[in-house]
Amino acid sequence: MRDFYPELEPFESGLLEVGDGQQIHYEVSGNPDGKPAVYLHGGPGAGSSPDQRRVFDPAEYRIVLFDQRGCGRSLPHASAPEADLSAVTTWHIVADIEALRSHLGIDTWLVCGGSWGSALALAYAEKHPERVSELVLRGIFTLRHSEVDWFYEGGAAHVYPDLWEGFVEPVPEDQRDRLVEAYSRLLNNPDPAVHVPAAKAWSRWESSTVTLLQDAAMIAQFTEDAFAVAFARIENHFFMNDGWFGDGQLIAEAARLKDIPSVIVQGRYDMCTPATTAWDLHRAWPEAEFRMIADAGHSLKEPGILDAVIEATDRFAR
Ligand code: STX
Repeated sequence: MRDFYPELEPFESGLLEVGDGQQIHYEVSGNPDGKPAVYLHGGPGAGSSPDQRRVFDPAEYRIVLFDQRGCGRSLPHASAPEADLSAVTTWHIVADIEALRSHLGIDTWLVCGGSWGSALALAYAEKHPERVSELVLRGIFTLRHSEVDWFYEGGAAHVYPDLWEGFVEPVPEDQRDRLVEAYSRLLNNPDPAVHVPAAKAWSRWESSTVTLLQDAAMIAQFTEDAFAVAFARIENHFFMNDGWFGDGQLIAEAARLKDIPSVIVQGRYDMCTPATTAWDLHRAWPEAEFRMIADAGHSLKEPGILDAVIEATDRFAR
């Protein structure tokens, strides 16, 4: 089994002005003359993490990570009281990816993303296929109503009834039939005594269910106040707006990707983005290599997922 490449530090980082008062934090690591690759993080709202550098051979790749609007080290942070999410949408982020590519003088790059990062990678590649040399996608999410309902309206509750009690706890009992909408009211309440506990319950639910075995360090990171508020607000904002694309659009338009060498990696026991989405994508886009990992959940850190992702980036390096 392949493990993460060794830890490494960026040789370049900065804030890119992208308009709408937004600044995007980006960083570059690995080989300055290597093959360009960009990693798209999840959530939306989770921010990039140093481990995401480590799915690329640093001798072969010029590795780009960035924090999507409103999260990580990008500014303004969505946890700020005055934060306005009206310019935080899928298509603004797609435009930011193009702005970053051109700022770095890159013609085409390998695009890797998991979970929400896979949805964003599909949206980006379907809009700008000529800019994408390869796609490596894991834990496929396309933000269809059925997918949001599964994870946030009671599907996954059948597997995690204990943790589900914590998710519904902040929501008044008479509002529990529409949890994403109820959470939108809680998360946008200006009173921190309301929005902070709600954000922590939302983030705890998600971070507790994305690995086969719970990862205490991940849960601690996701339930820290400012992180949780940005993560929950941004995710909820995207779900309330259906990602600003049609239900099923990302899969319906996958034929645009048929000439891009691509790998889809999906864990059989992914409780956050169940395998049905990856399967539907595979059916719509049979040219992409499809790998179902028999003993893995959702996260990049699941051993079988990591192995398959690195196997793909190693192969595409040559
Ligand atoms: N959210 C899917 C997603 O992108 C619907 C995501 N969920 N959890 C994560 O990402 C982490 C692995 C970053 C916790």
